[in-house]
Order: sequence, then structure tokens, then C-alpha cells
Amino acid sequence: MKINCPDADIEYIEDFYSADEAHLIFNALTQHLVWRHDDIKMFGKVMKIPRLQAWYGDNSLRYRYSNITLTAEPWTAALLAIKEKVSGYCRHDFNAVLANLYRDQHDSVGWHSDDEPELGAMPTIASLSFGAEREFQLKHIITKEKMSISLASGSLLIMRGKTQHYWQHCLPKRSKLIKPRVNLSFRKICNES
Ligand SMILES: O=C(O)CCC(=O)C(=O)O
Ligand SMILES: [Mn+2]
Repeated sequence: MKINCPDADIEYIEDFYSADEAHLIFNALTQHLVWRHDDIKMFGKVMKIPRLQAWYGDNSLRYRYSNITLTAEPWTAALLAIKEKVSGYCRHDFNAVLANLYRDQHDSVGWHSDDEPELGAMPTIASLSFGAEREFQLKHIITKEKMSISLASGSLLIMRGKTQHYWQHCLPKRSKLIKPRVNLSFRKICNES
């Protein structure tokens, strides 16, 4: 389903994977990916990122994110199978995936756009969710219009075109208990930096 959002091209497929498939994938990813807990520097202070991350892709691709440089781990069989299904649906080639593990309601990602230069001008970002449902918020950078999408386990969210130019997104912390969630966002890195 297309999300009705000005200056954006966003599609949401709630049942990209069945509940059973999503459950198996969640278990495989939490157990087998190489999860890291990096530091970031924010306002001059060093702190832990409020989630775990893993970075996989072609040929040790490097990706700079905040002030961290991640070197891609080689694809696992599970990630390759997911990539094939997502690439087929999106008709787009991806060469890397950023995985996030939100351990509970205290884990989050702050407001940002996926606008790192190595993603190119109009990136297609394909974002999959497994595990607990979390609220994904979007904010238009000029009009400040806000919207939110509840990301179900097994769902696929695709952001294309000018979405990253006009909109920021985040996954806020919550006060009530939330179980773990894994997010995979497939990306295409255009040039090695
Ligand atoms: O977990 C999500 O759904 C969003 C993650 C995200 O925006 C990112 O890693 O760039
Ligand atoms: Mn993002």
C-alpha cells in the first residue's frame, strides 16, 4: 500500500513475510548476526548508541554513519535469501544491509534522514521489521507535518525518490515494556569512501 505523504514515495507491505516466517527470521538474526554496540559522539560527549547494530554487504563495503565507520561482514545465507526477495519485489539492487536490534523500549533511533553521500541522491531504502511492533515516525523538514506508521513483524517499508530530502524519521523510546525488534534496512552504496 502507498502511504499518502506529500514530497515522499513510501510503500508499506504489512505481510511481506508471514508471522511464522518472521518469527523464524527474528530468531536466526538475533542469534547469528555479529551484533556490535558502538559509541557515538553527541554534543561533544561519547555515549553508547541506544541499540545494537550489524553491517553486512558486498566486498567489505564501508559505510560511514554518524562518526562510525562500519566495514561490511560477508553476507550470511539468511541475509542473502532476504535480499533476493526484497530486491525482486523492489526491482532494485542492494549491496548492503544495516541491521538494528532494539533490545527493549529503551532502545531507539533519533531523528535523521538516510542521506549519507554514499547512498546517492535519491536512495531506495527497503526496511524490514521482525519481532515486536514499533512506531516509526516521520516529520517533514519544512512543513513539520508528522505522521507515524506502526511497523508489524514481517513488514516491509520502502522509501524512494525524494523521501530522504523532505522527511526525517525516527523510532522513539517508549515507557511501557516492549520486546526486542530487529530492523534490516537494505541500501545501495554507490561509491567507496
Ligand atoms: O528501525 C527502524 O525501523 C529504522 C532504522 C533506521 O532508520 C536506520 O537505521 O537508518
Ligand atoms: Mn534511517
